[in-house]
Amino acid sequence: MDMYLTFRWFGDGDPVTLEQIRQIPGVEGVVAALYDLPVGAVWPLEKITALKDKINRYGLRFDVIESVPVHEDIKLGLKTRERYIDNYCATLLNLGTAGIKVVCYNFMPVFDWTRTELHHVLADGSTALSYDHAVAQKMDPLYGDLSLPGWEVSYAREELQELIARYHELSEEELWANLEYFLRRVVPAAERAGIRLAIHPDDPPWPVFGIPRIIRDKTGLDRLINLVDSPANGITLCSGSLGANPENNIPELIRYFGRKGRIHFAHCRNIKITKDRCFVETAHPSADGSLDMVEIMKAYRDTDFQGPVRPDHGRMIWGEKGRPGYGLYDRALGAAYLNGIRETLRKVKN
Ligand SMILES: [Mn+2]
Repeated sequence: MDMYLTFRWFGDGDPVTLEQIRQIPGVEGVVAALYDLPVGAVWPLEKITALKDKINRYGLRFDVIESVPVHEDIKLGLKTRERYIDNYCATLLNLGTAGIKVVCYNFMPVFDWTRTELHHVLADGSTALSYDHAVAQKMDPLYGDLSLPGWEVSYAREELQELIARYHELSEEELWANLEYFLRRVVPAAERAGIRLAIHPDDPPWPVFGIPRIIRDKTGLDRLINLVDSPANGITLCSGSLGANPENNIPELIRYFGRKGRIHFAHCRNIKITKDRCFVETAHPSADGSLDMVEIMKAYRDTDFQGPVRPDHGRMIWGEKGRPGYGLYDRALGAAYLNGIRETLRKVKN
């Protein structure tokens, strides 16, 4: 058994096709989600099965969901969370019935991954996502000058204003309590469904816009896995997200949480830290960024990681137009690179 390579796909609206994905050497599976349902709705079994059948027809496996989004009422701890938690459990049971094994989610309030530039031009003329904390601090999320490519929810301005105001009043400890409340209910459902939950760390791994973010380092991840002590309560180890803070030693985190059996999904990408709390996304190879990808893959090998791994965000190269961070070419190069490291590590034992 070995880890296996997957590739994220955004469904029929994605300019990248399953036909293209199946032709990337070494890629065995697709990571996807249902994109046409409101946040908090139960995912119907028929829709999950139809998606699975479509992906399987291309000879690709489909056993990882990224993501089942968590409704804001759950993160805020509102009374209305009960219904959304029930729905989340029902979704997990349907996913398990369809043969899904891993469900990625995150607990970032309002904003998913946040960048200050979507088309930062690198030295070779390619473009990539980047983040500069000084710029972020001057941005006002209420006035639309925000780059949120991963953000699939859109709010009316008043609605967003109210949400942000509520989070400004929420402490980190309250957010932790709401996460614990959620996990105490959904982890048993995941166990019954044969699913392992895998929280994605906050990206970037520090608070943005005065809104708390708690899954950002070893201490937070350790606290998370102990909130409910079950193998179903695990982690998506995203090297690029956690790696934006140089104090997060990624190979060490992989060894620590891998030995505990709590890493269920690996996101492998590189970033280059340019100054404190500033980084640009780069091509995957170690030489291009601040992370040593061989050491990262070695840590997965040494801890006998057998789960799905995927290349993460890529640059836009060769004139490709597409979803920022999720074009075909650079992610395919990333997959080939990760696969090369994996094969080498399998054959050369140290
Ligand atoms: Mn990631």
